[in-house]
Amino acid sequence: MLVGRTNAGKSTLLNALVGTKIAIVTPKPQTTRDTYHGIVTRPAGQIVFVDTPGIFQTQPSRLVTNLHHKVRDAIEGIDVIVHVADPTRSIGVEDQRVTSIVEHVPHPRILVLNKLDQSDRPFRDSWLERGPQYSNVIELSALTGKNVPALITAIFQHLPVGPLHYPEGQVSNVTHEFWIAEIIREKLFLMTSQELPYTATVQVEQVTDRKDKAGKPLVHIRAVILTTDDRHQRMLIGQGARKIRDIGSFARKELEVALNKKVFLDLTVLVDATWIDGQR
Ligand SMILES: Nc1nc2c(ncn2[C@@H]2O[C@H](COP(=O)(O)OP(=O)(O)OP(=O)(O)O)[C@@H](O)[C@H]2O)c(=O)[nH]1
Ligand SMILES: [Mg+2]
Repeated sequence: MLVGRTNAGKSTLLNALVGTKIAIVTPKPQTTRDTYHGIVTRPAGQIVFVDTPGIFQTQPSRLVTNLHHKVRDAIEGIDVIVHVADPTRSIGVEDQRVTSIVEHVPHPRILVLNKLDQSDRPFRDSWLERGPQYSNVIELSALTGKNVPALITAIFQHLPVGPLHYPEGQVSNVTHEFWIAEIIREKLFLMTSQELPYTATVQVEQVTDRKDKAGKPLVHIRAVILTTDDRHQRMLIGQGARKIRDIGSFARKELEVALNKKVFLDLTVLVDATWIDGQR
């Protein structure tokens, strides 16, 4: 289980470990909202990594409370905790919260000091002082991949013997629809500001294989952005529908590369505040 304050780089690390983009990554806090699996299968065995929402200290909100619950729920059934820390930022209340969540869990804990590629990591020494509380301390860069294999080696030392959880070749447990929705949500996060990303979620309603006019394969995707109220709906649509078009076209470009097919993305914005409760 990968756990840590928001923005520490858990999802970037998950992608580096598995070697493909499973989780979305943005510079904004609380990007990840679900606890999904990234699977690494080697001759030595299989590791199922569980990415979790980051711990985030902010005004109390239903969304943040629900996400923090998901972190606690994810502890069930895991074997090793990987605490991902960001030594470029001072140790604060969010890190204390992470520690309080994991300190009573009777499993080995590994401390990862991420962002090794950054020349200035002023809080590295403060983290290293905490090293004795962990089974291993590993410094790595999730962004460049430097030293990521050392984490895999360390985890194998702690894992029990058992059957494979997933068939060889499977890299994630997320559905195709969920993955597409996440790519759209990543672009929404990158292209909106302030509270807007936290009012919205994305649902993919239908994915169908079709042909374009020239007879070439085309993936037709119907997706909706759900937001909490009319004002945010107007902001997400934007003047002359420019915002929604820009989000859609940014997502479509990435989906076309990933799927290696033309994509038609039918994207709309609806008001439905109940999605936040669905996060539980
Ligand atoms: N320089 C550098 N930046 C990194 C590294 N790992 C992650 N980042 C950046 O840190 C930001 C947050 O990365 P995420 O992977 O989304 O962080 P997270 O811990 O999953 O965040 P939440 O899902 O919000 O909890 C992004 O802008 C990443 O590009 C790293 O090793 N080096
Ligand atoms: Mg994340």
